[in-house]
Amino acid sequence: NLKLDNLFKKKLIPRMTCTASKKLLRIMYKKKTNLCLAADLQNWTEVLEVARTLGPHICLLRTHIDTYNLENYYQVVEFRKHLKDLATKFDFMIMEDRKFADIGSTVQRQLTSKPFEIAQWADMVTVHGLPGPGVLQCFEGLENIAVVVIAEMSSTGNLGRKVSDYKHECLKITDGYDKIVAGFVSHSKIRVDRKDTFFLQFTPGVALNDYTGGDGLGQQYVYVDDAILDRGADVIIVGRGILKHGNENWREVAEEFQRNGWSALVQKLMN
Ligand code: 6AU
Repeated sequence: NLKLDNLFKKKLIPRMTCTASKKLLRIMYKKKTNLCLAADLQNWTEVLEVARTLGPHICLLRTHIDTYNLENYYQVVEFRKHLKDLATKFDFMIMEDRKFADIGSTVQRQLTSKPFEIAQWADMVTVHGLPGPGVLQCFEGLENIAVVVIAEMSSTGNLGRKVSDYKHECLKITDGYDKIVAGFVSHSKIRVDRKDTFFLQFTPGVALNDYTGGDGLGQQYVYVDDAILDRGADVIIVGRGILKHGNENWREVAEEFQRNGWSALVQKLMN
């Protein structure tokens, strides 16, 4: 519809300074999906399988490369090559959820060192705001990789929520880094329009309405509508909500997240 087309192409996308978030929003609009798959499977060949199966339904695939059973550097290279090929084929982006939290010079080395060489293949990477602006500064000069700052975690008792205004302090350190920062991971609303810049909010801990209870290790879940309409999510990050089902059901469940997520996002943005 024309109003939605205008909203994305004339209002939201032009207000993004970060190339990666512009690209992500274009993909979301084109594929009508705000679903990010948290590809938390142990076997790297299964990660490729889920990427192949769900590729048409996701805008973003979130990796934890250090949790896969990659045995050597050559397997890492093979894995990332196949994953990049699938990302191109199905038009999704890749976010490595590395959650960097060190001084800039260390993070710079962590980004580039073997075996993972994250800066070479990830479109985005997560960082904690805790170290301050140095954790963002170290991305200057690195091309083709953007940062997503973790402003508020989803887990029970996380310390960020106990420190007064931690979330907004995370926002403040991104001042001057609009080109590098694609957005924020947050479990509650964080949208801030700074100098007319639009950032994306990524929200993990999302489940379908059939869900009851946590995971026993502190994860807390909210429903899709709640995440988007009440908590401000633009992109929902979903792992076990899909992967706990057998691989024959992955697609069907992902489609339900896609449908619910997209309709809630359209409802939120059009209001
Ligand atoms: O849907 P789940 O609970 O199976 O997986 C959620 C994924 C996990 C976490 O590592 C990640 O989202 N996550 C993050 C991220 C993405 O940074 C932050 C957070 O606060 N909570 C959280 O669950 O792979």
